[in-house]
Amino acid sequence: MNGRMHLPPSVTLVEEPVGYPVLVISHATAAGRIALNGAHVMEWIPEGHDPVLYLSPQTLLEPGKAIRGGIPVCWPWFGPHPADSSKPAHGFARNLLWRVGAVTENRAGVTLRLHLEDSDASRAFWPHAFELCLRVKMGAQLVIALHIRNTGTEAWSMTGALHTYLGVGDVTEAAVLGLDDAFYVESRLSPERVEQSGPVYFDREVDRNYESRGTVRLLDKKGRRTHIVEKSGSRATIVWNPWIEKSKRLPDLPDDAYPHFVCIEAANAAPEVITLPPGREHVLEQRLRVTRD
Ligand code: TA6
Repeated sequence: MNGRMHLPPSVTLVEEPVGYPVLVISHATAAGRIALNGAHVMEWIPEGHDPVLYLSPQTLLEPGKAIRGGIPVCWPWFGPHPADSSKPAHGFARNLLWRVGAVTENRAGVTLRLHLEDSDASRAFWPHAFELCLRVKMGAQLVIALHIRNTGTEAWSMTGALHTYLGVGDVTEAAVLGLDDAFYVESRLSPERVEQSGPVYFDREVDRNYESRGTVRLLDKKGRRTHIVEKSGSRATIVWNPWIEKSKRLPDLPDDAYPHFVCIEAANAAPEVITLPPGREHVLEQRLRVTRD
């Protein structure tokens, strides 16, 4: 399967399980795994730290199925399809097999590029021509950038997100800083815009679309660490924890898993769509690092 792929010493391609290709990174600065299904970063463990991303022990690892945890690439729409509920939630990019491009390493870490272009499979859901390149720089930090190019002859519109599951020791002892004074809607429950006052705490399901372009910090008090989440090319920050009842409705998530993650997502979410003219590119980027408290 490695075939024509040229991988540096820190990267190997395995099938875990059989028929499910995964890039395994083992570098002095970090370890990690990226499934080619969805170009899905499943794991990132910077040297000297615990795993940063949450990955459900019940996630499916099957071609065409979304992975629960890590960093789902949600594109070309975020959330349910705006007009057709038969189409997959969060778009199709996370369910298709991506192609491995250039993979390089240096002392700072590993840089991997994965590609997806329009195909019969994508056109079954969305009629437009596109090229995606996910660039992942994995080391002491994790920089993940989705390069989106319109390769067609007409403009089209999109939303999307890097739907990052950040691990925490106990969500009831966690807090999100940096959204103070930002307006948000509790997504799909109510269109009412609410102004955030102080940190975001968790004592119920939180599923919020914040009008924010800034950096946020997730204080993991029990884990004695802080996640720092920077971004660009994103007008919305989604904060989600399913809490008890929604967790029970997710078959690929243990009922008792909700205390162990918070999703902080660099997004562009309706009604804020991005319209891309032919030939133009948009880059949605998220930069993660973690510090010990
Ligand atoms: O990003 C938050 C959200 O839109 C929630 O509403 C919840 O549906 C979550 O995404 C998970 O979506 P998924 O399709 O991965 O189950």
